[in-house]
Amino acid sequence: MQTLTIATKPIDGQKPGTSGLRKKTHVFMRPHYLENYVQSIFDGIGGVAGKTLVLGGDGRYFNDRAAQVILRMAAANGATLIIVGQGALLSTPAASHLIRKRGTDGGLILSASHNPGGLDADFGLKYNTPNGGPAPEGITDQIYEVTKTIASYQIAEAHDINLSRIGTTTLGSMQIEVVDPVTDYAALMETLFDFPSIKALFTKGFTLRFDAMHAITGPYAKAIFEGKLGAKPGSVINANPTPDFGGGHPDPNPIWAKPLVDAMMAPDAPDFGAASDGDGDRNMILGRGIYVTPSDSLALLAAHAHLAPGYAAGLKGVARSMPTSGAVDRVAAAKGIACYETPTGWKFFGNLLDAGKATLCGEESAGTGSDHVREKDGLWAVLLWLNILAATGKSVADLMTDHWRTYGRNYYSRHDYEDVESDKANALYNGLRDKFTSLPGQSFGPLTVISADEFAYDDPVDGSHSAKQGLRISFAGGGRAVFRLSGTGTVGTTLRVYLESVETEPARMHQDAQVALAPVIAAAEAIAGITSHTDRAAPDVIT
Ligand code: G16
Repeated sequence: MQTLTIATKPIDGQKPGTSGLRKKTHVFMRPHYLENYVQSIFDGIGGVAGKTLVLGGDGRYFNDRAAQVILRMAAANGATLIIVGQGALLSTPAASHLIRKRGTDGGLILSASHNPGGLDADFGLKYNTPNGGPAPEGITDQIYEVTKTIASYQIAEAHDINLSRIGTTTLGSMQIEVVDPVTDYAALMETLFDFPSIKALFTKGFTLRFDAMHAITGPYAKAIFEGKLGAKPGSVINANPTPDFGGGHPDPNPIWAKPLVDAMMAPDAPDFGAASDGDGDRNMILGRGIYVTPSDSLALLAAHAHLAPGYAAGLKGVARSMPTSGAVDRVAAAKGIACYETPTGWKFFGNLLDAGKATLCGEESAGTGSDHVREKDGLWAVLLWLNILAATGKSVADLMTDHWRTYGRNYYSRHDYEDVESDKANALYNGLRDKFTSLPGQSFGPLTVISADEFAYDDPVDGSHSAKQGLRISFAGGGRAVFRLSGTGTVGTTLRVYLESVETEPARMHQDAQVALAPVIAAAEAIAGITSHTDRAAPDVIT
């Protein structure tokens, strides 16, 4: 094997966002683009000589080519062993598990998660640390610094490695171990959940529809739900991963997974519906006739997790991202456990999980997970729901109604304004922040502002400080409007407006969320001037 040192120059904009570096696929495919970033990761973590890494991705367009480049660069940089999912495939939670199980020095995950795939769509690359979680800001900052000064990268001259066959091969002195992507992950799930009870539920005729959205969870869901748990063949739909996710947008929410939502609202709906995203870390939960918001799902799982064997000892604490609704806070208060509020992005949960301060974590963006890995985990959430359904014998709708009666209901919605010109989005955001000192005490319709601030986070484990994590306006009675600019988009700026109100009167707990939230929506518009700043009459996506 010959190692080449290729001269290069820094490429602008290689700053990792909320979750790694995400760009248009054709940008990643430009000369030196991927190579510069990979070398920056390697250098940013102190080199990979003598190290072991996990490698895999969600199978989107360019996944296979990028994996070959990374293998050649890892070999040239002196890595000892790369553990690769067969076909260069691994769901994000399965990659996190492999990193932890095999005790590697971290891993590289090829994914732009829920963003569409294809030459003109999105690609991404993320480094996860030895705890299995996304690199924290301190490390992504180091990587970014290298991208700004990089002058060369190392790459081996070699033919493609055959990644379709399980087994071990070599590239120079580096070993490449190709593993089945599903086996270890499925075995982990069996240790956490009561598979016999869930199997008995399916034997009794319980019906499931799981939409894999032509993405990575297809093979995992087939093996676990249909293979191990006995769900009827065909319960998993869109089960074959394709490089462009069947031309769809693999984001499990009521907009992009509308066919599943429609099926679950029909009179002949299955008992339980769920979907996951491009790389398998997100989830959507539905029952017959009911959609469960991710914030409510987190709260319900926290309330009932002890019914699953892996959580029988109870929860050490819970954590949610700041824009996620406060529904889980009330469960934590009732159980007498800690509840942490972190900035958006799974990387902020890692320290809390490592330190044993939290067992369950969640984000409003359809991410839920626990300390079993250091990523959010779509199939894990579905299995915990199934375990709770099996243990209680109740329907999803009954469980949610009981939950709201016990804890109150947090109506919740997110309004996204996509591809807004960055200048306009920044003007809205900065203008809103400038108003903050005068807002408390002002009323907007029936709502009175009690506080307005820009969220910042002091990590209770390592003391790191993360500033500028979103603008929040709180109203008397528990309502909130939160404004953030997305850190995962690849064009323009996405403005996210998170809306929440609290209802404790049972007679008003079954309204349409947009209707229940109308006063908060109107107040957010009156305070921030969203329509005039964005030139949009309505949000592009409402979830
Ligand atoms: C979005 C969500 C976050 C999530 C992030 C990464 O970030 O709002 O809650 O952590 O995506 O999720 P995934 O790995 O599934 O893409 P942003 O910055 O666009 O709001």
